[in-house]
Amino acid sequence: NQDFAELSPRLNVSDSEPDRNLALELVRVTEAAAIAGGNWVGYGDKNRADGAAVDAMRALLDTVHFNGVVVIGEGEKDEAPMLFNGERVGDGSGPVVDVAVDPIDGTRLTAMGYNNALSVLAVAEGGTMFDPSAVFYMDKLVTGPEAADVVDLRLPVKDNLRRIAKALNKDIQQVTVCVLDRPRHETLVKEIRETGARVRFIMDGDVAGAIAAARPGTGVDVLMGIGGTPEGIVTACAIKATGGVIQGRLAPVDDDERQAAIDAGLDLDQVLTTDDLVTSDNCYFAATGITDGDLLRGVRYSKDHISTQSIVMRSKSGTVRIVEAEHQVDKWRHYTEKT
Ligand code: VTB
Ligand code: MG
Ligand code: MG
Repeated sequence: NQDFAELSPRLNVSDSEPDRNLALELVRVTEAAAIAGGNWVGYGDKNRADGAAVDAMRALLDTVHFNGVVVIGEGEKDEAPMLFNGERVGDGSGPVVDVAVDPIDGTRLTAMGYNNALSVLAVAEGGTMFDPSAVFYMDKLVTGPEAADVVDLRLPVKDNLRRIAKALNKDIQQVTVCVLDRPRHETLVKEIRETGARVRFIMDGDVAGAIAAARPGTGVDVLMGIGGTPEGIVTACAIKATGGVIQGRLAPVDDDERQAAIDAGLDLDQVLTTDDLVTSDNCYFAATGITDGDLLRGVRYSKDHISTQSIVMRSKSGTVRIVEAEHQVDKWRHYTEKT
């Protein structure tokens, strides 16, 4: 039966491309990182939280069936001993892939016990993720499928918000914009409020904010403002599966960074779209909640069990899964030990 053959991976084996099983393998990795990082929620020590999540993510990544290279890692910020840019991960066989990691997006949220910290992993075919190393920040606009075709980062804020309201069939007063709470956004926030739209500040974690903006029923319609470039690429991998759009423009902080970008051949006026940030249409995104948030519930601990909630998406099929898991404490001790 021809139809059945198309559905059956066994009858059409190709080990050169990442396949659908990879999605579920990735969840195991973000679960481990979230549990390890979650063990540090509320202790005020973001470095140790991050270190624990990095270690767990690194260990689990090597059990995944792929030949990965970390293109978005921990390496840019500090000389991290693990998950640095260029590091090989995976079991070394199988498809060649680009890997983007953020063991904790929201280390401060984790340390302080605030909402919306996530553990995140994105994978795409090798050589298809944008190299974010030249410019740390990016101006972003993210919204869901309904308004994806009507927004343009080059337009004034008020025009984009009017267009989004129209596309969503809402009054502009019913539009909520997620914005990182930073002094650099003072003007942006003023412009948003002048239209009548509402601002929902987040302290950190614009990957969670962006995905909430792109997904229905989260109470957030759009994300605007300047956040990390790496987080923009990770977001693009998720958007490829959920639909919607991310538009980004690199936002150098000074002349040195501007020059570095020009030297790297980048056009600072270009509006980078979802397809520019990840050119592959075969990409994967997995995230597990560390603290409770708009998108996911955080890690919960009881005497014998740890429960996690994750989201995993695959762009080729457009499948979005919410995965609830229960882990037995004694079997996870290896990753949760506070050493
Ligand atoms: C955001 C946010 C991150 O960095 O990208 C932000 O998603 C941007 O940098 O959680 P600033 O904090 O300097 O504004 C984080 O807050 C940390 O990675
Ligand atoms: Mg991080
Ligand atoms: Mg981050």
